Amino acid sequence: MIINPDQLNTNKNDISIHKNQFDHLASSLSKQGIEVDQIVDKLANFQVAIPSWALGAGGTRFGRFSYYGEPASLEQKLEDIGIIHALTKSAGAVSLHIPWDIPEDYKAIKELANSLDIKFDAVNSNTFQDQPNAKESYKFGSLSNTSKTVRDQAIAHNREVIDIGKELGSKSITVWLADGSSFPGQNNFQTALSHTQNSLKEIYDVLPDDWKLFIEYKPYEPYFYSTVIQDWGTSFLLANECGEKAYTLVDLGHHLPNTNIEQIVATLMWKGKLGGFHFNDSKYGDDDITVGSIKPYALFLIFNELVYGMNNNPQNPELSWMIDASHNLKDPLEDLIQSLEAIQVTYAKALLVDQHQLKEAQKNNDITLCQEILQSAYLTDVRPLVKQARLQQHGAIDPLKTYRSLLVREQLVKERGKHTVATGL
Ligand code: RM4
Ligand code: MN
Ligand code: MN
Repeated sequence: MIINPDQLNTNKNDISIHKNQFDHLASSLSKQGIEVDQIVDKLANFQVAIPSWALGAGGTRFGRFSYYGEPASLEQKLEDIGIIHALTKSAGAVSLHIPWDIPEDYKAIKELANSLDIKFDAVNSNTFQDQPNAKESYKFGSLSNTSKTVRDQAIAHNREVIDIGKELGSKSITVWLADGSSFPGQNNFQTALSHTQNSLKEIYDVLPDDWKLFIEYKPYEPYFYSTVIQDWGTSFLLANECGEKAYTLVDLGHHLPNTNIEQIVATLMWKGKLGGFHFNDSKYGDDDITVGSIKPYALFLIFNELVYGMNNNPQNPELSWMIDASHNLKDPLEDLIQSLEAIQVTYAKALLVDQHQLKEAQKNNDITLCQEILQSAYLTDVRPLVKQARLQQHGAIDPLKTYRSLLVREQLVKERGKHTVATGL
């Protein structure tokens, strides 16, 4: 199923209310000296990659419930992203997970992606599962394994992932290493870390000059006592050891409760070492909940640092943005639309922060005013700006409403049947 701009009938009903709301907000922001057009352009240019594993039903270790009509092939996954992108105009990229989504026909996949205006963002390796016919097992780790044969297999896999990405035009690889231990004494921490460092260097050795290596971190899960790359400091250390093309990747769900993620973002951008960013939300851990649905103010504070870094840290490269959530209960396309909306809305709020005034207030130690400045941006209803950015690009004013009115899921079930199962989480 492909959505064409002339199918966005709901826009006709929504346009006049939207126009009123936008004009009202734009005029009040302009009076405060804010360049509304620039903000709308920034929102229009902000594209977030959709991971190829997020379009089917995710499960927990207790069960998995389908919503039917899941994409059964990589082509169908791209079509799903094409639907979200046509509606939101902010999902113009896909992040492939290998080996779940190895293209069979590269030329055809590239053409399809191109026709849907979708780029290939970072490719992701997988050394947390054993594949059928694999010679060695990752049960006790991959890049950190005590056995050199296992480490070599994991290194070779990552190198293959880079080769696949090269064919597609990707420019980065994300390594999320599940390696760790579940029992005290199981691992020698120093040996595991040193193996990991050496393995990453061997992957980095074959990284093309215009590529980046993103190193993700996570405090726990799937192992419950220790994770080899447990935090941003460990990732940062490894990235520095690898070289200038290696960066830390922050995934919002990979922190212990109450971690000050905005400060991590600031530190990494100051050092020019933040490469990628995974969006999701969580109450307890890596919960895969819709972006902004649990801690919207924390997300705003994080975006505020991202915006500050994008404006003030030329040493930091452009970031790779991705939504990293698996969907257990909601229709994944609806959930992704909601996540994209939350991302755009929060980005817009962060763009409203008066950085100049904030700096002055900070200089004067006027903490009351500092808080006022942040709150005033956060409490502004910026949805008309986000809608305007979509409208300018011929997307839907209200993507979720349009998705439902076009009966997309019903149509997908008709086309694909009820019981298709997507690869992924
Ligand atoms: C991990 C991590 C990675 C993602 C996998 C599927 O928790 O967040 O980014 O590739 O899940
Ligand atoms: Mn992630
Ligand atoms: Mn995760």
